[in-house]
Amino acid sequence: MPWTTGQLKTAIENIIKDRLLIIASNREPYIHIYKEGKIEYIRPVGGAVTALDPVMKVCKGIWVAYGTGTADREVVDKSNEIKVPPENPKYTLRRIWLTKDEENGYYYGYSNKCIWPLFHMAYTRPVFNEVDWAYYKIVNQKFADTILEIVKKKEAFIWIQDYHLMLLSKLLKEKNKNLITAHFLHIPWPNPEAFRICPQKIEILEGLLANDLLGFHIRYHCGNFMETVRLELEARVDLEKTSVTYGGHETLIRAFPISVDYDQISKEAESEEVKTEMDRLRDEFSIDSKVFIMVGLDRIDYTKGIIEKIKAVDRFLEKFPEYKGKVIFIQKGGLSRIHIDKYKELNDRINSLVEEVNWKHSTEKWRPIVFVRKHMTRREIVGLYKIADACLVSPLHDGMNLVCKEFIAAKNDLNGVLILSQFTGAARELNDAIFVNPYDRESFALAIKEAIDLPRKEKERRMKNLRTVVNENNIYKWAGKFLEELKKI
Ligand code: GDG
Repeated sequence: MPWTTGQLKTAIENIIKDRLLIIASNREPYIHIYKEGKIEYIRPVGGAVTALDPVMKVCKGIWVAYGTGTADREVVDKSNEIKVPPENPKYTLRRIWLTKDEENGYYYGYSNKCIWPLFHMAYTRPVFNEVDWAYYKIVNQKFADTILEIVKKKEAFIWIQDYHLMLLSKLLKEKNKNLITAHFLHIPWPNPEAFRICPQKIEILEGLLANDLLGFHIRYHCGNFMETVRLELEARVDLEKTSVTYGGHETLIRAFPISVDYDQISKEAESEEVKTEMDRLRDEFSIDSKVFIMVGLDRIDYTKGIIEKIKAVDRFLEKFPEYKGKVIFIQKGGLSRIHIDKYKELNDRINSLVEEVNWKHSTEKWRPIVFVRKHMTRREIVGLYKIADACLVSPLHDGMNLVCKEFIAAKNDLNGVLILSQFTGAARELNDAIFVNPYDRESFALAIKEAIDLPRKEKERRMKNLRTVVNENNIYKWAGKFLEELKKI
């Protein structure tokens, strides 16, 4: 039986009891901005926030994050706090302010020029810079100070998110040994050979091993982490128990495959609003009912394999020109980390490649690729999934990938095929996808052909199985299992 919000609530009440629950993450779940002189809020794009917001609505804790919106300071109280979701408050958001230098060094610098490429191993060289590292430490300390100020003498459980805050647990425990800390890493943990080049590797490992529980998406990442520890530190690595003991403190290492709010997406997909949205999208992109629609949805990031998708569509049309005018690939790409050169270059490269492929194959009335840049609402996204005959998810490496799970949750008519990179965490669960190696343009093109040719019955059989997997392993189960593990501490 799938986990429900009610079940998660009970689990939380039993496990957390009257402890304070604090989530710490870089990104905030709601961003307030000025628009035409008025204050509005938007939901940021990104997997961690998408996954955690429904959990926090049930948990009623405090979420500590960095405030980035132009109107963020306007709406908080004296303690920099605001109740969210703004239209129906369920939990507290506590904002932390960073200076431009801190944001540059900690976020763009150490987190995203060093750790992100180092951990994804997608052939982008990490940049190690001492100043960035210094800011990374300063910002981790800022988070620690804020959390300690909130907790005071209370009993608390701190749930840390992702690679931006890998020193936080140690900084907290140095000041307050009674805190229980757990950390979930949303990105892969690389193999020891890749990780060993990091000049700050020992500090990072020691930071993470201050946690009582350390979670990754899949067992493969847990294995990489434990192997890294074995090679780098004088620690006891217990493979049976999957734990590491370092300096007398034990950290449990566990896999928790993250997921989506299946029920909510599935329900939304049936709504009248989404039906209207589907018509609007077909209209906007002038799509004939006989056209085979492929969609993609990613932050513009070199790990997501967007270039590889466009090249595969290009190769597909070279090999099977009879499909000209009969297929369309709609890729939504949200700008991300644009202050980093590699991201700017990628964005330019995508622009020219789309131009090139469209010019090469287009006819008077048709072009194969539509690249959408504007921010989409959740409803528009569900509409996009619903009109799609296939979803192309082709990261070069991805911790999990939520887009493929959202697509599955939206496909209540069973009419859709998932083409999925074998290098995503999701590939371990979603056995009924058509798998691709995004580095191999030729077989990727053939996978598109296979998706088009799949008989209706087979499509439905696969989608049914995929939906069972995502339904049974929804976001509430992810959170519930994570919290249940705390009982062992
Ligand atoms: C990290 C890990 C892991 C996209 N465009 C819009 C929009 N999105 C939403 C999608 C989806 C989310 O952003 C992207 O999630 P992913 O999982 O694909 O990717 P990352 O941001 O890289 O997430 C990843 C995840 O953390 C969770 O642990 O799965 O491996 O890299 O939910 O729908 N949302 C809105 N407008 C858009 O235009 N509203």
